Order: sequence, then C-alpha cells, then structure tokens
Amino acid sequence: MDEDILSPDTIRQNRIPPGQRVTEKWPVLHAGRMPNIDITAWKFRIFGLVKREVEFDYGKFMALPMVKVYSDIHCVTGWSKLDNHWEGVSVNTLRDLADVDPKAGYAIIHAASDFTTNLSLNDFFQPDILFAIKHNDETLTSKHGYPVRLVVPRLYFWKSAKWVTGVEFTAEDEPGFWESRGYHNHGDPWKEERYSN
Ligand SMILES: Nc1nc2c(c(=O)[nH]1)N[C@H]1C(S)=C(S)[C@@H](COP(=O)(O)O)O[C@H]1N2
Ligand SMILES: [Mo]
Repeated sequence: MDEDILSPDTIRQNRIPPGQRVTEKWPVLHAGRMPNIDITAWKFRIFGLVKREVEFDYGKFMALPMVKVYSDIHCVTGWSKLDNHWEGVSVNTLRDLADVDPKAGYAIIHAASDFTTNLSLNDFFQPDILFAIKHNDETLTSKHGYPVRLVVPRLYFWKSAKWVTGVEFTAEDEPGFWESRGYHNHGDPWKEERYSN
C-alpha cells in the first residue's frame, strides 16, 4: 500500500472555509433517486480524447493499484466533515493507462442516471484526487456512492460524483448537472465559489 497522501487543506492552521460549519455526521445528498447498481454489469470507462480507450469491470477495477488519501469535505450547503480516510484508484493511474491526448483540457465525470460533473485537467490531475472504493476502512455504502465515487477534496463536494461510470476527456468544458443548475463552474470553498451569477 502506498503512503497516505495528505490533502493540503488538512495541514492548514484553520481548516474551516468561510461560511462552513463542522459536522461529525455524514449527510447524504443527491439529485433524484439512488440508483440500483448491478455489480455484475457495472463498467468504468475512460473515453474521449485518449490514445487508448479503457474499460474495467468490477474485478478489474478492484485489481488496480490503490492509494490512501486523507482529506476534508466541504459541502456547498454549509457542512464540512473533517478527517476522512479514503482508499481507491489515483487519477494518475488512470491517466497512464488511457494515455490522455495533449489536446484534452477537461475531464467530464459520468455517473449513474446521467449525472455529470466537469473539472479542468489542472483541477483533476492532483495527487489527492481519487476514485474511492472505501471510506474510513469500510467499503462505500450505496448511499455514499458504492461501488466507486470520485473524491475532489479541494472543491465543494458536489464535484465528488457518486456511482461513477466513467471519465470522458474533452477539449471543451461541459458544465455538469449542478454546474448547469446554478452552482459555480469551479467551486473553490476557500473563495466561496458557491453559485454562478
Ligand atoms: N451521482 C451523483 N453524485 C453526486 C450528486 C448527485 O446528485 N449524483 N450530488 C453531489 C452533491 S451535491 C453532494 S453534496 C455529494 C454528497 O455526497 P454524500 O451523499 O456522500 O455526502 O455528492 C455529490 N455527488
Ligand atoms: Mo451538495
């Protein structure tokens, strides 16, 4: 197992961004109903501007090298949950497997029920970002994104897509589900990039 990766927010003197309150609980938030995932049919696909399209079934995804990340959660609705231990597949592992085209500028994350979220590649290829399978040593529960969720510690938690089905690399930005419904396109909690104007 790799060493723990510390998300930079966890070593700040003040770990609470403006306008946030700490909760010990872990609220559940998503649009629509919780999807029913059939793990035998589950696929994770890397496509778009890549030199090699890659598709994993559950067994192949679970056999990828795993990293552990320690990070904080900041939800745009005002709660922050500190001290999360995640385990999963680093974005850097996927980048190497798919051989991302230099023309790509954005990662569009696809999830169950046509949910998407968008990240510039500068925001996406960070060492503390992972496709998590475990939280605090336990397999993710369905309500928190089983089998695989993205975790983007440095941006508001809506970018951390649950029930991920793949990553598409694109040249143009494509605002996702929440980004096209009034949330900020970027979402830095330290700058309170909550809503678009
Ligand atoms: N697939 C999917 N992922 C999603 C969402 C969603 O609606 N669908 N909502 C986002 C939002 S707004 C938040 S705050 C977090 C909540 O994650 P949690 O329920 O594990 O706390 O999931 C994010 N990921
Ligand atoms: Mo949210």
